Amino acid sequence: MKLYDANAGNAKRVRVFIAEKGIDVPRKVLELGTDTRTPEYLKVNSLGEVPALELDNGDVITESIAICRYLELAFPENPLMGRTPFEQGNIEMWSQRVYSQLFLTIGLMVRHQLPLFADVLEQIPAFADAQRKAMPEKWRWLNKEMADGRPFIAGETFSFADVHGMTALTITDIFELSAPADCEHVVKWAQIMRERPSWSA
Ligand SMILES: N[C@@H](CCC(=O)N[C@@H](CS)C(=O)NCC(=O)O)C(=O)O
Repeated sequence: MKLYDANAGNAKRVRVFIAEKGIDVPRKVLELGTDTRTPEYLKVNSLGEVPALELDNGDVITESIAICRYLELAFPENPLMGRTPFEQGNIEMWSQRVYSQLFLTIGLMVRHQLPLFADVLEQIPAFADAQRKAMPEKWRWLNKEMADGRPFIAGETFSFADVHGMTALTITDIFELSAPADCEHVVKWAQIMRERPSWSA
């Protein structure tokens, strides 16, 4: 197996997942905007995006969430996506919620703001600004949900939903948009996430 990787949010999601699973996946690290746009890499992923997982038989899986799903099934130890039907549905629900409410908001801000993405899409600075302004309320929503005292986003155990949360947190930390001080439950969760060994993945 080989993971095409880079210093980027969606790739981080897979790196944290791999670290939490405790598995070893060799990596090829690419530079965004250059290595990802070569004809050679476009044969791996026609969208020119990382991450991509190349299997030993040459098959390729792209899309960070699909890669995590593959790894969860291929390496069932240390399950992060739940065992019972309820656990699986609940973790999927929270994963989707954290992805859509937190990661996409900060991710869209980044894509509409950073020069790196100027040739990938038509950047609308006002849209980037709207995403920035939306972030505190997104954290406050999660804070309200976690006010029931659960230690992790989907309940009592660390799961893929926390991996999504850590991915969002990595980017919001960079842009100083992590949870406001009044979000005591999320601030506590975030501190615990930053102390996990997988945080530095
Ligand atoms: N939906 C994809 C999104 C992948 C994606 O947008 N990757 C960005 C980095 S976060 C990328 O590789 N961009 C390459 C480039 O702009 O050159 C996933 O979850 O893997």
